[in-house]
Amino acid sequence: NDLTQNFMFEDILYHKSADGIAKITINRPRVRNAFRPKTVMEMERALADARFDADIGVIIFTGAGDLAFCSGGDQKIRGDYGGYKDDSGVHHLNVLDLQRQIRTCPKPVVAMVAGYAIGGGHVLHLVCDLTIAADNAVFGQTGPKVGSFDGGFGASYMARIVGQKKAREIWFLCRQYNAEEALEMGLVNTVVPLKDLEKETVAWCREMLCHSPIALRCMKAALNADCDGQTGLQELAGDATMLFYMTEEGQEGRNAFNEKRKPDFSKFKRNP
Ligand code: 2NE
Repeated sequence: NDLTQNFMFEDILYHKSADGIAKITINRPRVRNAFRPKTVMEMERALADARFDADIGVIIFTGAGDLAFCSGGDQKIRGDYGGYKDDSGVHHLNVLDLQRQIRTCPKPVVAMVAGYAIGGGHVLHLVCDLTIAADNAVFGQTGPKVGSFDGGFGASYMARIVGQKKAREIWFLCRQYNAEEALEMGLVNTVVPLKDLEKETVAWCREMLCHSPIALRCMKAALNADCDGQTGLQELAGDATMLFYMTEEGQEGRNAFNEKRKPDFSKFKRNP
């Protein structure tokens, strides 16, 4: 494929294709792509780049190798003061910022999952807009087993997707679920043979790239608004403002102010 352009990061790989797809890959396969604060910071930087690159329409999140998408927070550097330690000893739970960044990114974000999506890694795929799973994918939460939990999107958004009973089962029993079980629960959009994972994911992305960017953006905000309270409404309303700024009616107000005259909205009809 043509996902070739490389950027320099330590914990992730970042590629952008000529046809509008960005790919962010957690590159820590030796720890099943567990994330540390630096991993998350690099993902945030790459996601921001993809968001603000007007040539990018869809973003893929994935993990290096076939064994794991992501196994959550790196337990080897989990500290005693409320988070995961960076090199200077500061404790972070910055993956929660990344989750919000994925939700508010106005472009579709697609999780491409081979192997384990576990713990905080499971919540990461959950908050992506779509999930394409390989037939070797395994899903689950481990929090109550390892002394952690995600009561944010990991709880409420998961329950919206799989229902309250199933969400409680996933969190209370900490079982692992295979790709077919995940499909049945609505946790993933499709399951494909491992060898076809990237090809199929890129095909889904290209299908979205054929569609109206503004329609996709507004639908993502609209679907978020239902779960995200005032923040969700703000996002959707922001898109309405963006569209209004593009109209002659909106521009008349700005022009009148700048030209120091009264605005004339008389020619704009009131739609039923
Ligand atoms: C992912 C899983 C199921 C894979 O099992 P397996 O048998 O394929 O591999 P293995 O041997 O367990 O792991 C291979 C190497 O990766 C490391 C392991 O320690 C091992 O390294 P060595 O000990 O041989 O040196 N590794 C795997 N996951 C790691 C992790 N998360 N942190 C550090 N090292 C890791 C199995 O490995 C597993 O269950 N992993 C732990 C999953 C987990 O509990 N994640 C944390 C959940 S809490 C969280 O993510 C979180 C949150 O709840 C709230 C906020 C932020 C984060």
